[in-house]
Amino acid sequence: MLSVDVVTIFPRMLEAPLADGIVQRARDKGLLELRVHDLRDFSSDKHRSVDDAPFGGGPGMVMKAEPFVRAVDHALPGGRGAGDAVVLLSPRGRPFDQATARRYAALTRLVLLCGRYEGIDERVAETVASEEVSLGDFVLTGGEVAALAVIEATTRLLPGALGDEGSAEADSFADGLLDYPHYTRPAQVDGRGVPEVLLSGDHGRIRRWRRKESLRTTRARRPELLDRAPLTAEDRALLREIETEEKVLA
Ligand code: 4GY
Repeated sequence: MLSVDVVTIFPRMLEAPLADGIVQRARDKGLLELRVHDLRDFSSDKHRSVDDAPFGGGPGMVMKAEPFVRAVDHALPGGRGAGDAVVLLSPRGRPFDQATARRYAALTRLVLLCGRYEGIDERVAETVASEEVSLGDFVLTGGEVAALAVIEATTRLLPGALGDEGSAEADSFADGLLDYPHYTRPAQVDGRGVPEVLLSGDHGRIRRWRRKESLRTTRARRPELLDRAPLTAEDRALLREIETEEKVLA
């Protein structure tokens, strides 16, 4: 059982999206426990304030440290144990990826801290957060959508979370490559058909074609992934075929 606590000033941004689909089913099955906390409940003044002007001046407001510290103390009353992570979502973080999702899926407790405004007092990252992660090189208006992405990517890796929808082993990235293209009925869409091999019923040819298309797409769009992916001798042979095809077309 993984327990996730989210700290935010906008609890409703998380509640509805996490009450549907595979995440809600994981909650129903008892694989995932989810709590969303309103950061303002951990403020110390009658205005429930969670932000203040930046030391050093400049535009905008900075989120105060203490409400986050108190919220984390509330979520982890015994302190942060070995199987716990307290994660700050921010563009300054290390890139979140499938390996991070796998690590989170093996935790006991995951606490996600969502900031807003110009930023969060750095002492949150220094004291209560165990790590800072980023969804990518772009700036959101807050950490909430990033927290949703982390929860989705993590939850679907919990044993038993995926049913008929498929297996996490079949995913893009499970083997470090991008996914192959998918097709379903009808056989013609706007005059475009389906690769003949997929209608052949020859499962050996289909498996080889899919692997080759995974390699082709990865090479075209994310060549750096090929340097890290565990490639077999067959994969290298397929890549040579792809390179030959490119030369013929050029
Ligand atoms: N990118 N990855 C991201 C983000 C918004 C200022 C801290 C991202 O994870 N989070 O852009 N977050 C910022 C806004 C305060 C969070």
